[in-house]
Amino acid sequence: MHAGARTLSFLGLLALMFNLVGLNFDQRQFQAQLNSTNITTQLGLINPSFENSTQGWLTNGPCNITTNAGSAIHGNWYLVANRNNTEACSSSYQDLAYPLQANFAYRLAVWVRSPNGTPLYGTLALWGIGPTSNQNKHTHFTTVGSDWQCVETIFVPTNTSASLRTEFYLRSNNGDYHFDDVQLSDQTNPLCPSIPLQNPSFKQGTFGWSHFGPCYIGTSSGSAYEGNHYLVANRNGTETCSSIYQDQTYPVKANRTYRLAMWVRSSNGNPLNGTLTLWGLNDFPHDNSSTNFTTSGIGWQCVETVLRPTYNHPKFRAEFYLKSMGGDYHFDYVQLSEQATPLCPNIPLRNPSIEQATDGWLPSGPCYMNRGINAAFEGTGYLVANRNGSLNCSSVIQDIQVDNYPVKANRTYRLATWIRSPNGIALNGTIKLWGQGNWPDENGSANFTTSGTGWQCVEAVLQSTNDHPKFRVEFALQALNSDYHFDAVAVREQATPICP
Ligand SMILES: [Ca+2]
Ligand SMILES: [Ca+2]
Ligand SMILES: [Ca+2]
Repeated sequence: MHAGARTLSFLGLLALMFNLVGLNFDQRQFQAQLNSTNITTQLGLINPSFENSTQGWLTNGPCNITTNAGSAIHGNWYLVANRNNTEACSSSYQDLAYPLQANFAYRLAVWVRSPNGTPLYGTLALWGIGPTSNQNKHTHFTTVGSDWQCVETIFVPTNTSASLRTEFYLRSNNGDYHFDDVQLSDQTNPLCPSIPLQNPSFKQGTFGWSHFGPCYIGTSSGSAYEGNHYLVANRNGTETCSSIYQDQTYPVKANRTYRLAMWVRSSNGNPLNGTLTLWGLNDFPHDNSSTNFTTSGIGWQCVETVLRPTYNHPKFRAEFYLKSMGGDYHFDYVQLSEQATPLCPNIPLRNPSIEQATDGWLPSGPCYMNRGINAAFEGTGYLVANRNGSLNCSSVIQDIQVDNYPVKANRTYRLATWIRSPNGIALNGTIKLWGQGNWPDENGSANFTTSGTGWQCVEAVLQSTNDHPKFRVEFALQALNSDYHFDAVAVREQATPICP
């Protein structure tokens, strides 16, 4: 109690020092010099499960926050937050005095849901505050359905800091966010439930993995996706070999979000077809979710499937169906997790949903750029771009910098964005995902023509042939005097489409 009281008074001081101003993700300068002596040093939040009303939690802007009881994910109570119909409400947060060490990993997780099933877009951020600059790592999420989903972010500070901020940014105006069971830790294991599989990276040969039919399975080493070993499988020349699988006892819960991902490649570059399936088994009827894939090239590709079971079950089955004859499938690094966000790598764009003005997005000339807020695809804002009648304006770009995520040779990267023509004029253009900085640059592109006034998804695929230090996202505009709208931009490393 004493520690809590001391922390509270320190929080009061912090609140005054910050003047309750929300931090921008990329804010570099911070004037306040925090006195790191005489403060509580424990990695524990106040009221992380919202059992004591909203004690310890503050808001940036005039947000509504309160607590409700019943159907919490932890304890009895959870936080209810909304934007009060104004973008002046940015977030709910809590600061914790804690001496952060550089190059040490800190994890933050929270459970979130949309009670009426309306998709809610938001961001979970973990900040290191002061003394010379603020840094953060954050994870964007969009709720699906109306049940609890786990969101996690991992922050590795590059500088020491005297305090941590846990922050939930509310980006949708159209509903209540529920938050519960905030966890903040310096442990190395994930905070969102990671469901253990036996031998998921094939270090122990084929131990733990079975097959239906007379399939060949073995392991090989060298050029694995993770560690040294990977699984080698083929159909042994017979269609009676159907799949490789592993069962895992686990309390699978109805309406929750489970993700299975694995990496696959074709040993000789011949395209191999297959299906990745996650089952909830034993209580009839079974539930399953499947993702079909076709390998391209010889590089590792990530495949993921998302299961939201209708029923409870006592076990999972992770299964890889082999659909092609005459080639070796390589599999590695199988992951099974309960979380809202993808397991396949998400390449971190800045302001991908255009919720912080037009930060991060640059015109390639005298283009008109702005942020619109009329019926966004996701969250509240979207990008408005127009060539403004000038041939010197050709595109809108974002460069993703070196240290975030380099481009690797022989891999599959995807760029997707939602596009709209506000007045229904058919707009032409091209989206491009570039690997740049190691000559020659290369890109994957997709032309589009809008139809009607609704949002539509466009996707481009970069099959890289060389390593590059950076990505560039580019939206090339053709019409000279029309507004283009863009929202929900994503870059991911995966074999299968991002667009629905
Ligand atoms: Ca709770
Ligand atoms: Ca491995
Ligand atoms: Ca948006």
